[in-house]
Amino acid sequence: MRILVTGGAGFIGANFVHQTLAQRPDSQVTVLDKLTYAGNKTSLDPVADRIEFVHGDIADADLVDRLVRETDLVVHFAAESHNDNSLTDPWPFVHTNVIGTTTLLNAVREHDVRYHHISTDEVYGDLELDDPARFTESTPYNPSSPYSSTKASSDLLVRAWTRSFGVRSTISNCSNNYGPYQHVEKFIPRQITNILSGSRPKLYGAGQNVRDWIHVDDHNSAVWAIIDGGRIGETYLIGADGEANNRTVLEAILEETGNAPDAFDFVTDRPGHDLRYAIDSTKLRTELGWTPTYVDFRAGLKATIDWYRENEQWWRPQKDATEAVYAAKESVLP
Ligand code: NAD
Ligand code: TDX
Repeated sequence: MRILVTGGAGFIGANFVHQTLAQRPDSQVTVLDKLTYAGNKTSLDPVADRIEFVHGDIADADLVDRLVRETDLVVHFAAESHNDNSLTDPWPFVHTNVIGTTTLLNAVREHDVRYHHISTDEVYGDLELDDPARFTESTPYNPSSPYSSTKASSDLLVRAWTRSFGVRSTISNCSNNYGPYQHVEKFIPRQITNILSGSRPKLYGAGQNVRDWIHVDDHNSAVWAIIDGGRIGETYLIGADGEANNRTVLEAILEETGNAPDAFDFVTDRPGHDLRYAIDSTKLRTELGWTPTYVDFRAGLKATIDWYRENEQWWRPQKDATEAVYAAKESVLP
C-alpha cells in the first residue's frame, strides 16, 4: 500500500513511520513535512533509505494534489501541536491545522483517496477534577485554547467533507502521548531533559491538572486498527486508562532519576489551563478489539527516560532555544 504521512518528522508521525515499516514492510511510505521548529528529520534516519521524504507545506495545494494523486491512503499527523505556543501566536495554528487540513481534504476528495485524521481529546474541553465522567465519542465539542479550537475546526471540516462530498474518512481523538522523539517543549521530555541538563523541572500552577497518558506506540497501533477495521465516517477515541496529575508524574520522573521528590520549581500557570482530560475508549476496544501494550505507565516512563539519556544528540540542539522561550514568559512562584 502507498501511504502519505503528513507530519512524519514530528513526534507521533515519526513513531508511526517506524512502526509501519517494522510491521508492514511492504508499505511504500512518503512523508510530507514542513520541518518547522517541531520537525526533526533525524527522527527518520533509521528508515531514511526506505521512505520518500518531501519537504513542504500541507497548505501548498499544488504539491498536496500531486502527492495525494499518487497514494492509496493519507494519514494526517501534521499540526501545530503545542498549547503554550498557540497562546503566544495563534496564526500558525490557523494556517496549518485549518487551512492545511482543508487543502488535504480537497485533494482526497478530488482523487477519492482514503483519509485518516489524527486529532486530540482536547476538542472536548476539560472535566472537573472530581467528576467521574470521561470523554466519549458523543461528548459535545468545547475547546479552550487556540490549539484545541483549530483542531476542533479541522475535525468538523473532515465531517463536512465526508457527509457532503463522500470523502472516505475516519477520525481518532487521542489523549496525551509520551515516548521517544517527543519535542523537549512538552511536559515529560522537558522535565527529563531539565534534570539531565542540571536544571530544575518546572510545574505549572499547583500541578493538580490531570492528563490521561498513553504510550505513542499504543496510539499508533490504535490508528492502524481504525484504518484496517474502522467504519467510514466514524470517530474513535483512543486512550489507555492512564490518568495522573502532573505533580505525580513529575515526582515519578524525579524518583526514577534519583532526585528528591521536591527538587522542582512551581512556575506561572498556563492561562486557561484545562483541568482534566479522561478518555473512555470502549468503542475502539469493543468494536475493533484494540488493547494497549504499555499498561504499566511507570515502566513506559522509565524506558522514555532511558531513551532521552541515550539520545542526547537528538534533543540537545533544541534545548536552549526551547528554554529561552519559556524563560521569557515564566516566573518561579514563591
Ligand atoms: P509535533 O509538533 O511533534 O509534530 C508536528 C509535525 O508536523 C512536525 O514534524 C512539523 O514539522 C510538521 N508540520 C507542522 N506544520 C506543517 C505544515 N504546514 N506542513 C507540513 N508539515 C507541518 O506533533 P505531535 O505531538 O507528533 O502531534 C501529531 C498529531 O497528533 C497532531 O495532529 C496533534 O494534534 C495530534 N495529537 C497529539 C497528541 C500529543 O500528546 N502529542 C495527542 C493527541 C493528538
Ligand atoms: O513545563 C511544563 N510544566 C507543566 O506543568 C509543561 C510544558 C507543561 N506542564 C503541564 C501542562 C499540562 O497540564 O503539563 C501538562 C501537559 O502539558 P503539555 O505537554 O504541554 O501537553 P497538553 O497541553 O496537555 O497537550 C498535549 O496533549 C494533547 C499535546 O501537546 C497536544 O498536542 C495534544 O493534543
